[in-house]
Amino acid sequence: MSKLFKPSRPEKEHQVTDENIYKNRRTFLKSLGFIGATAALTPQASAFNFFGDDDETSKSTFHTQDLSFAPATQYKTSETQTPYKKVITYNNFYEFGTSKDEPAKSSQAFKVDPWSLTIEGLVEKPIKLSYDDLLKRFPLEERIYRLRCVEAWSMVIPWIGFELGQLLQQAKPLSSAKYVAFETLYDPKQMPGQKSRFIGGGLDYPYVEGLTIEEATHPLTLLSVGLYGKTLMPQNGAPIRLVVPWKYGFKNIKSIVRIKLTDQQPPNTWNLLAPHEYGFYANVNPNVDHPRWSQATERRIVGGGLLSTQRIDTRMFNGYDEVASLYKGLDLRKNF
Ligand SMILES: Nc1nc2c(c(=O)[nH]1)N[C@H]1C(S)=C(S)[C@@H](COP(=O)(O)O)O[C@H]1N2
Ligand SMILES: [Mo]
Repeated sequence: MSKLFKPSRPEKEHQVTDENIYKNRRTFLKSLGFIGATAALTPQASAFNFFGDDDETSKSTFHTQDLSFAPATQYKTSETQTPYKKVITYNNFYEFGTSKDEPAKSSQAFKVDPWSLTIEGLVEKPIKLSYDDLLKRFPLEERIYRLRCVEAWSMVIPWIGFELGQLLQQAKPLSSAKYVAFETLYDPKQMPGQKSRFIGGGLDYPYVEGLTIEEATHPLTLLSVGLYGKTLMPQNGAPIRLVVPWKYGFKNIKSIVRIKLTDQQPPNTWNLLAPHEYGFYANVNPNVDHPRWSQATERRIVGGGLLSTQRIDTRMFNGYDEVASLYKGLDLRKNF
C-alpha cells in the first residue's frame, strides 16, 4: 500500500478546507458588513446563495424517481434534517474522487439499471436481485437517522429502504455464518477513482465492508435505495447502499453488488489502508479518539450555507443505545 497517497482525512477535510474557507468567507463578509446582518437571518437564509453554494445541484443531471414508502414511525428523530442539497453535494465516495464536491460532479452518468446484487456464501438459498427487485421485493419504509462520519461531521438524513435482516432471512443463512461481507461495484470505466490511485485516494478497490451477523440482522441496519422520498443519486450510493447508523460513516458501503455470508471476519477498506486508525467495528464512540483527532464532538451540518453547522457532543453508539447489548463483554477501546 503506497504511503504516498495515504489521505490524511480530517486535516484535509474540516480542519484545513472547511475552516479556512469558513474563516476566509467570514473575513470577506465582514469586510462587506455582512456579519452583523446575518445574525438576524435564519440559518437557511444566511448567505446561502451568496457564494454559489447551490451551483452543484444544477450539475445533478441524474434522474431519480419518486418512491412509495411507509413514513417513519418508530425509527426517527426530531433533530433538524440536513437539507437535500447538502446531502447530495457533500459526499465521501472515493471511487468518484476524494474531495467532498467531486462525487456529485463526476458520477452523474453512472448506470444503475440494469443492476445485479447477489447474496451468496454460507446460505441455503443464494439470491440474485435485479434493479427492479431492489425497489419492489420488499415494502419500503422511511428511517430518519443520524449519520456520523469518522471525520467528525454529521448529518440527519431521511433514508428509504428495507431491513438487511429481511433480505438475509430469505437467503436462509447457515448456522456457520458469523459475518456478512459487502462489496461495491468494480468498474474503472465508470469510476475514475478505481483507475487512478491519485483520484481514488490510494484505496484498494473494490471497496469492501463487513458486519457481524448480529449487527447485520439488527432492525436498525438498513439497505437504503433512496432518501428524501426519491431513489438515491449516484453520489449517495445508488442504486443500493448500507446504512448502519450507530457506526462511523465509512461502514455505510455504497453501490453494493455482492453480499456474502462467511465464517471469517471480512476485510474492510479503511482498515486495510490504516489499521491503527480505522477498525472493523467502527462504532461511534466519543471516548475513543482517532489517533489524530478527538471524537468527543462533531460538526452537525444543518444548513446549506454559512452559519449552517453546529458543534455538538458526540453520543455513544451515535445515540442508538439499543445496540449496546451487541457488545457485552467486548473491549470497545481495543475493538474500535
Ligand atoms: N464504496 C464506497 N462507499 C462509501 C465510501 C466510499 O468512498 N466508497 N465512503 C464512506 C464514507 S467515509 C461515508 S462518511 C459515507 C458518506 O455517505 P454520503 O455521501 O451518502 O453521506 O459513505 C461511505 N461509503
Ligand atoms: Mo466517513
